[in-house]
Amino acid sequence: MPASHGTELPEALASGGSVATHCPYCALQCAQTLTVTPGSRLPLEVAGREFPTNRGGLCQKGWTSAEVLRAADRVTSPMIRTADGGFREASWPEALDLVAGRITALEDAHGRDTIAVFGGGGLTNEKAYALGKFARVALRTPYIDYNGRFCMSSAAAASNRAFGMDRGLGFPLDDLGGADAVLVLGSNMAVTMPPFVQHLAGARERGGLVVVDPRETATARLTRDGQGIHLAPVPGTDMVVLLALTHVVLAEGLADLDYLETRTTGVDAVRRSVAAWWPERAEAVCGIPADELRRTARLLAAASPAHGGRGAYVLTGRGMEQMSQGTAAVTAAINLALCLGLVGRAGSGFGPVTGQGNGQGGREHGQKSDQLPGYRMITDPAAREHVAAIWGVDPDSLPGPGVPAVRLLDSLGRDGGPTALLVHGSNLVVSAPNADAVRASLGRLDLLVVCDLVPSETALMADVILPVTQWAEEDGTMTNLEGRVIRRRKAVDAPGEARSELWILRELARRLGVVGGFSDDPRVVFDELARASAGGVADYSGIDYDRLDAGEQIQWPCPAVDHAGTPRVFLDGFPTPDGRARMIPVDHHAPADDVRVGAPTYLVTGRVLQHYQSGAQTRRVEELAAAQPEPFVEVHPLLADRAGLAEGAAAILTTARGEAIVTVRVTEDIRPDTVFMPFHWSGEGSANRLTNDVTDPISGMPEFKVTAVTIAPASVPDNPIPEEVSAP
Ligand SMILES: Nc1nc2c(c(=O)[nH]1)N[C@H]1C(S)=C(S)[C@@H](COP(=O)(O)OP(=O)(O)OC[C@H]3O[C@@H](n4cnc5c(=O)[nH]c(N)nc54)[C@H](O)[C@@H]3O)O[C@H]1N2
Ligand SMILES: Nc1nc2c(c(=O)[nH]1)N[C@H]1C(S)=C(S)[C@@H](COP(=O)(O)OP(=O)(O)OC[C@H]3O[C@@H](n4cnc5c(=O)[nH]c(N)nc54)[C@H](O)[C@@H]3O)O[C@H]1N2
Ligand code: SF4
Ligand SMILES: [Mo]
Repeated sequence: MPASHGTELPEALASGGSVATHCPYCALQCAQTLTVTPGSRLPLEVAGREFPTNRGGLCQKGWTSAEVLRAADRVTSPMIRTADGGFREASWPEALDLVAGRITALEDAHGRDTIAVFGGGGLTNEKAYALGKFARVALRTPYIDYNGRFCMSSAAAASNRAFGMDRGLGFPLDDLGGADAVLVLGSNMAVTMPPFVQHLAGARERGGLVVVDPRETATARLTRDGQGIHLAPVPGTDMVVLLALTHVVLAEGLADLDYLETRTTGVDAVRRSVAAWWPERAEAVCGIPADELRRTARLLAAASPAHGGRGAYVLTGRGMEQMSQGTAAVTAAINLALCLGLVGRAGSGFGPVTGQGNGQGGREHGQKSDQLPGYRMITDPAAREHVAAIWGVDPDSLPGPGVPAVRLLDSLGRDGGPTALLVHGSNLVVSAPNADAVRASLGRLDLLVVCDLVPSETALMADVILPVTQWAEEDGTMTNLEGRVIRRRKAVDAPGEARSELWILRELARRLGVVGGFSDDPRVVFDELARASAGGVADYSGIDYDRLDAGEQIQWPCPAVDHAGTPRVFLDGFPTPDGRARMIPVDHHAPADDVRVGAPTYLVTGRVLQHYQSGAQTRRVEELAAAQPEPFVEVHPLLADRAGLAEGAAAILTTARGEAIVTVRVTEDIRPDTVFMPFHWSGEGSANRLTNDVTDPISGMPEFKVTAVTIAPASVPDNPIPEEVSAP
């Protein structure tokens, strides 16, 4: 077997050629040029490349991304757990035979739905599509879901019900620069997507950047010196901020009545629902002075087209979406944007800022428990028939909907729940809420198979680890935060025996008795995906590799080869039955923990620049690990004083789920009633041992962002608790 699978490496590359591709990490998908460096420690050099989104820029993670290719502990051959609890290397045939054999035995004992699959928003479109098909056709299990449930599910649910479609940003990012105002709710893009900040320059120049965050983040600081407004609400109360802003817009006659009349339904119910949220009442709940709320509403209205402004945008991030009322909170943001007449209009708009590298495509091609490719619902008979025809199977053989991620994880190994889990692109024991319970769930399984490039904390719990290619080692497509379909291109061969996931799925399917229908050639998979998506909401049927390789910039929907794609959606109407956007009244409820604890100290969680997600990749990059070596908690000086916490000392945080011990960083950039922890680490400093796995009733999103916590000095034992795992 040759070392390279899936796609051949062009000869020019072997001798130092370069390749145009995009960053392995976040949804901004900054454009990169990779130059192959034969004979050097790292196989390639990374440079930024001019592109409409990043304009040549990269962040520190992007610059250092080549390091992960040669991580010291990169998994380079299949690994099988041994009787003594360790791992031994195995050949591909042995590992695949073992996995397929155990899957078949478990299916024989318990039925098809005993196998579950967990995917990821970092997978290419081709892998995401193949994984969904593998679950439905080769395993015939309903139980597939993915980490996008933790990320974009509330935003997606709210957009789908309001607009009939969810494309993250429904406009090119570049459009933002022309607006007079940009309202950013719960996104810290100056840290999570640094090159994004260039697009906020226009609004800042005109004093129109509004950032809502309980911390004065790097993004919030962009509003200083007259460039805008920072609102620091009580965590979990963005809904109240939005209801009050909408109240002011409607009460002061600032709404775009023409737009509401012609392009929306439901404004009367929304008007009634915000009537009681006058600014003074909102202030009592969210802590933002009433006058600040009024000033913000007027600023946004003045920027809107109805009042002759250059335009305004409302953007949401995980800070307001990762709540048990996330879908409703995003709905409130949409209602405000609709009242101002912003959506489906060039120069204005609404959009959630998608997070993962392929967080957009990852939610379109069938990894979601209730969806088939093209964003089709698995319960829709016409959708089943269409997709079954592409797959060459009987529609009745397709399973029904499964369950969202948190429920799926909880059900593992329980009575009637799945006994096996295949994980593709998620480090669950670090990134899922209530992590100790997740660890226990995985421990109840009869079979855990993890595909990864590194021995992540989750991989280290597996029965079998299968090594995969990544980023510069593979071809494929990703769909960025603007719905733009872009090419990932192979520059180097993967080390050792690492294989494309497309190859692994094909080989497993074959061993499970499904011989055709799974290709390891990404181009072939993409062409099938495009056909499967035809006529669906996320229609890729006019896109192919040739068009992308010719440099065409295509944002979906793109229903025909001679269709240029859709940079701006909803300009001619919404894909709802009557063509109008639906306004849905929503009301506030406090985070789940508040009810239990009364007035708590709030723990909010999030990110630092240097680490990506569970840290599985970035903790292995020396420069990044050195810059952010350990987990920490940010505490305001007033709280530090009251709780007896000193800068650099160890604090113990306790919630209803568990406890964590981390280093204190004292900062004035946070509300005194709130502490902040990044979630990039495992072990005793893991934020997700504390977080609440209560979920949003509509989206299934867990309440990552707000938890009631107690914080106190930790006495550091003479013999520190050893890390449970050996990963760095
Ligand atoms: N460096 C880095 N960049 C990343 C990632 C990463 O892991 N590291 N991950 C990528 C992914 S998958 C995602 S989803 C995005 C996430 O990107 P962001 O949404 O920007 O990231 P977070 O830090 O999770 O949350 C943003 C902010 O929410 C605030 N917040 C907490 N509670 C509340 C609240 O109640 N209301 C409001 N308004 N704000 C609140 C936090 O203080 C934080 O500053 O980043 C992407 N980019
Ligand atoms: N407390 C708290 N928790 C959170 C959040 C928060 O804000 N606060 N944010 C949530 C959000 S928004 C997200 S998106 C999740 C993300 O959290 P995770 O799902 O854990 O995401 P990653 O850390 O990116 O994990 C991806 C894993 O897949 C591997 N990998 C990379 N590429 C591939 C590939 O092509 N194939 C395979 N098989 N593996 C690959 C990586 O090495 C890594 O081990 O975390 C969520 N958890
Ligand atoms: S902002 Fe995101 S896509 Fe751009 S270099 Fe950084 S991690 Fe990569
Ligand atoms: Mo995310």
